[in-house]
Amino acid sequence: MTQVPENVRQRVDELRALLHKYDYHYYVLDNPLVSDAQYDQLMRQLIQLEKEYPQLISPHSPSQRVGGQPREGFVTVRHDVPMLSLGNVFSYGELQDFDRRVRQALPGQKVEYVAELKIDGLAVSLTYREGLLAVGATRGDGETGEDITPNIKTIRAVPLLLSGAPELLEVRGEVYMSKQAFARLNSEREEAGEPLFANPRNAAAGSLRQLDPAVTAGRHLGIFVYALARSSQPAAATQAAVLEYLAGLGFKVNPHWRLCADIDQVWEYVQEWQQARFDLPYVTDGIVIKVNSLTQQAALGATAKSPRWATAFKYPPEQARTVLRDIILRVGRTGVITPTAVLEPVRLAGTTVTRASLHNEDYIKEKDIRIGDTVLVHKAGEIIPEVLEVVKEVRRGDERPFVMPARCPECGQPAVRPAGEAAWRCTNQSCPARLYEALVHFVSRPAYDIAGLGPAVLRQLIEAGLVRDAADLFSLTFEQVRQLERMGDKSTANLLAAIQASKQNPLHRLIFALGIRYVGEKAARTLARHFGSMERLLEAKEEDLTGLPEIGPRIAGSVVEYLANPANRQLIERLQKAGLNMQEEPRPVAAATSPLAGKKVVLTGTLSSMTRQQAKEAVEKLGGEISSSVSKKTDLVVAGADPGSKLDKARQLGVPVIGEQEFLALLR
Ligand code: 3B8
Repeated sequence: MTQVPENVRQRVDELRALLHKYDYHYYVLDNPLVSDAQYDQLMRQLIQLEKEYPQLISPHSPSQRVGGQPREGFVTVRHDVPMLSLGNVFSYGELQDFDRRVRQALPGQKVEYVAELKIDGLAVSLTYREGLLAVGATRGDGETGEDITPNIKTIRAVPLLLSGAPELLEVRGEVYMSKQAFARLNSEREEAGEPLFANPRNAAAGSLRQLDPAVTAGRHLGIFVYALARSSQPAAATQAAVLEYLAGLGFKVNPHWRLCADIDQVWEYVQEWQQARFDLPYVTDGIVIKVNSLTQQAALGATAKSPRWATAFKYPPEQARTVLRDIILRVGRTGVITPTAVLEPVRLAGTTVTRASLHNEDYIKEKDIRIGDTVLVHKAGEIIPEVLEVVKEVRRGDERPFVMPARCPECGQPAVRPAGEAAWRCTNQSCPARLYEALVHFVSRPAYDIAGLGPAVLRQLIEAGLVRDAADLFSLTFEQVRQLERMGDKSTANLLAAIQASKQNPLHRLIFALGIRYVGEKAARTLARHFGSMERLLEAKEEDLTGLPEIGPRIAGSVVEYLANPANRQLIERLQKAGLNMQEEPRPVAAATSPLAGKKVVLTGTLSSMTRQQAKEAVEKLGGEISSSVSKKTDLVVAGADPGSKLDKARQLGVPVIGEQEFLALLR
């Protein structure tokens, strides 16, 4: 094996420290320090060096979050300190009973409580030895759980190493899936005809139980840590101090906990969060109440199953009754026809609900849902409205059963329900509804990010027969766009400029924009980075794909299937002919020849031809750096429409200012 030069060793340490820091700021503090592009670049460097010098690889390197092969099964681990579960209370009265029991067992003592949000996830235990994550385990039956260390490591908010930690440390916390990640996962599964998860907790559990950690990594789980189970050094005397200690070590601790002087203050907290919790990005199903003093906790002890010093207040399930006025059909990007209930508006979990998913034909049949029925609705994961059941007692007899049509409601072409699938699909590859959904995705912000190309304009372009697929967008002429409703000279010019500017997007945006099933932003980045160009991706075989980080067999299979379809290859070819950038790495610009190399650039006001993100990427591509405020160190200010105080500041300091046209000229 080649010797590792000292400077390489140093650089690897430096890269790891930086990436750890950036992960911490991004995932624990929710406060990113650098752009994704900058992060990715450092990660690439690290992976490259670790590839050249494999002896440097450590299981705690930030590059090793998704590592190892799929396992055969899980190994059980014994919990030295049992993982108990909480008892429940459901009312103010029961909460007072809990408080009375606690105080009776601690005669003459003052009792304080800590109230925490009860995250609806899965309890896990994390053991660190000498500051390194050694074991991650599920609760199991409380005595023994399953070793899920490789899956736990994929959770970016879990520190792989701690500084200043005692020799042995075991913490407990809740792994969860955000409402948004849950909604996205289920909508992907619905399109693919796969069974849905009932709620984020089940989705998180299913994700943690994966034998292949690459699948877990794609599920974007989070964690909140709330307890110290074991420590080789005394760390805290109260639950409040435990939470502060854990946060200080670099764990993600939910910030909304509160120290309460008595049970009535706890009750206030419970009431404050009853509605406010619906604005959180994760699901909570109650409040956990803990005696603050650890000495008092020890004195109270536990029953066989639950601690006597803590309990959970459970909020009642959020459900509402309303009338189902109609059932409409929506056609998705892949042609799946989804029945949707139109509801009499009703308040539910923080919003007014007017639509609810009915999933598919069988769901409607099984629940015997009819138009005109009074129904119970809830929100899966506090986010997706669903019809739970019909209130049959109030049926009048004039409710109408629903029949799934055998034709696509949008284009009238035959629909089919393949054997073994729950979904009906439109068979027309060029169904306008499908085209529309595919294009909405293509131009969306996380995909090709074409400013000014909203749903209304897209609809018009399709209806006028001007656009049949993404490639058509790039050959639109001024006259074609100008003739659309509400398009003046200026908006037409802006839209065309935005379309032109988007051609410089990096390859990963294009890959994501193509809408290949299961290929999300992350997978698109991985593919773009690995293959470097569309040309090489087009040649990829399944086995070239499956070995990549976070590309599981499902994604690999889908990419291969997509690329095997001649229509898709043709589309890509036309996009290439239209001049879209097909490379991931920016074309190398000789440092001396780029006018922006090493320059600090500030953007102010609105650019009409590109979004802020695109402007930023363009500057970075040319070796420049975007900063947020003007100072003496600023080299250049780009001022769009309605510039703010940054322009005044630039003038005061004598910093050069250019307008949009000059900026575009620099980028050419
Ligand atoms: C003791 C304390 C179980 C739990 C606990 O957000 C115990 O503290 C527990 F036996 O399950 N879901 C929390 C959450 C869960 C638990 C907890 N604290 N914040 C949660």
